[in-house]
Amino acid sequence: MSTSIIQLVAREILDSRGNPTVEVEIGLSGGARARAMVPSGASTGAHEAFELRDHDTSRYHGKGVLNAVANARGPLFDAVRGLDATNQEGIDAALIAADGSDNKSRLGANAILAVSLAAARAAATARGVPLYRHIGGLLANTIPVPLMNVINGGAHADNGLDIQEFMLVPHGFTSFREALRAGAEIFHTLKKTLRERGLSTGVGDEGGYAPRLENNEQALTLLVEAIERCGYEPDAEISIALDVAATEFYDAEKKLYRFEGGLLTSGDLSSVYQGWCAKYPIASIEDGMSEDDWDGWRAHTAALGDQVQLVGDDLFVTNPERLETGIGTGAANAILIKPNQIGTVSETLETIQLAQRAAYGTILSHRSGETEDTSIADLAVGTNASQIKTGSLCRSERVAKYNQLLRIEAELGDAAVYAGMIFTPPDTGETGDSRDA
Ligand code: 2PG
Ligand code: MG
Repeated sequence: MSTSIIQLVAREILDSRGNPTVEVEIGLSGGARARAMVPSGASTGAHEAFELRDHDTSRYHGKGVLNAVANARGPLFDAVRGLDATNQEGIDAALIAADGSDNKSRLGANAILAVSLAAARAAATARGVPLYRHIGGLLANTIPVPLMNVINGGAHADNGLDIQEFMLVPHGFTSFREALRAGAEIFHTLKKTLRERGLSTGVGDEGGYAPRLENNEQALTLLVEAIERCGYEPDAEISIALDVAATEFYDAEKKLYRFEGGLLTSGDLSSVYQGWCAKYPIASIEDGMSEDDWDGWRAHTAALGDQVQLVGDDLFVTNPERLETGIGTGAANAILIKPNQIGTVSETLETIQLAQRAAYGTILSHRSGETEDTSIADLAVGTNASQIKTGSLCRSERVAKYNQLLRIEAELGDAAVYAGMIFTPPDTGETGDSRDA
């Protein structure tokens, strides 16, 4: 067999924030080789798979990953050596068994994912097909709508904005290429507007601007202005998506949210969102409630879930069990998919399938600490995910994923379908006005 794993090289490299992360290269018996790099979050959910760091303060302020690299070279390579790289489930089962813990805390999800993803890439290379084709076969033809993070706040900037991400959603186009162009044009118009107002045009961790604004709503008006000034139509062509990352400002003891200088109940916060949705072309709200505030999530979904996409990130952490709970109890209507939250390619695919069967939206996502690895673009196309969230229209670790989608769209030619819409309201049997984006 030419696809047996015979070689594994692991190393400590740097991510886009200058912090160490894991890279793995896998060699197969037939000569195919491929590498994968793993990203790292800042606003990480408590229920994510475990990212193993050395905590040796004499190196990289404790953030080194030499133990994870050693685990990849040692026990993880031992577990997959000789296995067929085209059998992703078999490889991932072996990796999970070698770790043996509930949350990949023994050998590290960063080490495990690097091996899992490198194996997938090596298998695709050996088969002579692109990664999206290896994953999705002939059915893989949907190019996702990008959620482009053009104003950064929260844990990704130091500008005092409570909301972590303000994103452009160019859904009203017939191709990804044109959608990307619109996003980039608006990004530059936004820069002009910020400059004219004497606001900073420095960027945050995901390449979006990080101006010091009076409040969150000012970011929304700036976005609408930039969309219009650029000649695009808000709502019909370009909508807005938010990642509130509410876990970051939740006081779990008081069960209250510290928002814009006040202490809000989940109901108060939901009212803020409802007011904004009535006023601005908001199509999607991620992590509008905190990761364990299931009651808040259910009420938030009951209030807005038939008009707007409500995305669970910290809530679900790409974990099928947490997603099952959400589906069963009516929390959220979409899921953010981050492979490093769960730790293997197979589990990532399982969670996506579960979401799609329940008609939950699926959004492949980067992390705030990224690398030049573009696998999430292929994973999005390979699974026909409706969206991808991969940052701003600058910084190569973000743009690399968009560029990969341009290549895939061109390669698919007439077969490529731009997903175009990001939210289909649930069928209630009623007709009438409903937002389709
Ligand atoms: C998020 C992500 C990516 P982080 O909250 O969705 O934008 O941020 O990687 O810091 O968790
Ligand atoms: Mg998030």
